[in-house]
Amino acid sequence: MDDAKVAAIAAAVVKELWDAGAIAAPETTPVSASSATMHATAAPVTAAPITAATTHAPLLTIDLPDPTAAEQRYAPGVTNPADAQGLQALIAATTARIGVGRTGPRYRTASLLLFQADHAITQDALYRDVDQKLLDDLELFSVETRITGGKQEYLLRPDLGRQLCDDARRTIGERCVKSPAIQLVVGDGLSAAAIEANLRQILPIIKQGVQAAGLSFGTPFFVKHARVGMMNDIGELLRPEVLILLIGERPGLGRADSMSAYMAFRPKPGDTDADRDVICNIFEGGANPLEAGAFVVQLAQKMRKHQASGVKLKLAT
Ligand code: B12
Repeated sequence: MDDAKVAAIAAAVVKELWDAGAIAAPETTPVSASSATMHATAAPVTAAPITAATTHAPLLTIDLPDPTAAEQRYAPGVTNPADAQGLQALIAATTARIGVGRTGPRYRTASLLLFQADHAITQDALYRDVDQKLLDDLELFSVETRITGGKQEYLLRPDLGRQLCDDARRTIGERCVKSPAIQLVVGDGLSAAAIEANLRQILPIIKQGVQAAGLSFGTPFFVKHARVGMMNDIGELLRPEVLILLIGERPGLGRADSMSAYMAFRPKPGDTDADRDVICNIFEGGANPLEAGAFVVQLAQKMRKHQASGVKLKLAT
């Protein structure tokens, strides 16, 4: 959505609230019918003026701090805790939502606002495309799965996300080295933010690790609207020994930057998740992308040694 659309929606909502008397408008600026300016002053951050098409321009004051800011997110919500310091230490020890307090049997408004803000973060990560500049910088060409109807179809038709489209099959066939020891593929999956947060760090580590081990590294590429199951199509086309798929994980509330490396030994049509392994929760604060990269290479070598992945690899070791 472009800035003009966002501004128009924001202005329309503000006008509706204002007209209904739900918010106080401290000041009104007379404006032309074609353009207006809404000043949203949020504490502690002051937003830049937004231009919108509306006949009213209330100066809206948002008097709540950003609920996702660390000092808000981790602020104890329990009234009169028996051990305030202990509670603070518990909260600091986990990313789970604890010590949030309650109002009678209900959430406090702060908890509700945080849920809504975090949900917005997950939606952004899911509906956005991976930054093209990142793909260009890492020299990844792009292909697509059989999804043609955008993210909505991607969510509703996982089966189509597990198959490469005809064009993709042709392009991969033309541009990629065949039968490498290790083939690396990147997929957007359920979070563009996860790829953007980790790829720059992890990709060179995997490449260097593979080359340092004296193994051939196939031509890496990017797949849009990717699901894990599409590894089978790539296996059929390129016949790598080990296929590594770096893909965005389903975002959790407030955590959208987590990536996984799904891996399989000689993937082929008909394979299931029982034939694959996954190194998950790759992000700063989880499995650090640099360390995870080294671990991916180790696991690839283990797969080659035992000529197996997934349950078969477990049974072999
Ligand atoms: C959604 C999910 C599921 C869903 C998948 C439903 C679906 N069709 O999409 C369900 C509930 C079925 C599921 C089941 C399992 N899951 Co699960 N799952 C996840 C979750 C929350 C998100 C995965 C994701 O975003 N994938 C990316 C998208 C783009 O992939 P996708 O193509 O849409 O979906 C595929 C993958 O999600 C894959 N998948 C999901 N879980 C697992 C687990 C393994 C070991 C493998 C190889 C593949 C796999 O199955 C889907 C179909 O191919 C992750 C948490 C995380 N942090 O990653 C855990 C996670 C990946 N799952 C995990 C586990 C352990 C399992 C189970 C083995 C649990 C069990 N004991 O039964 C089973 C295995 C299922 C299988 N497919 O063989 C662990 C893996 C830990 C590890 N490193 O081995 C994770 C990391 C959760 C955790 N922290 O413990 N899972």
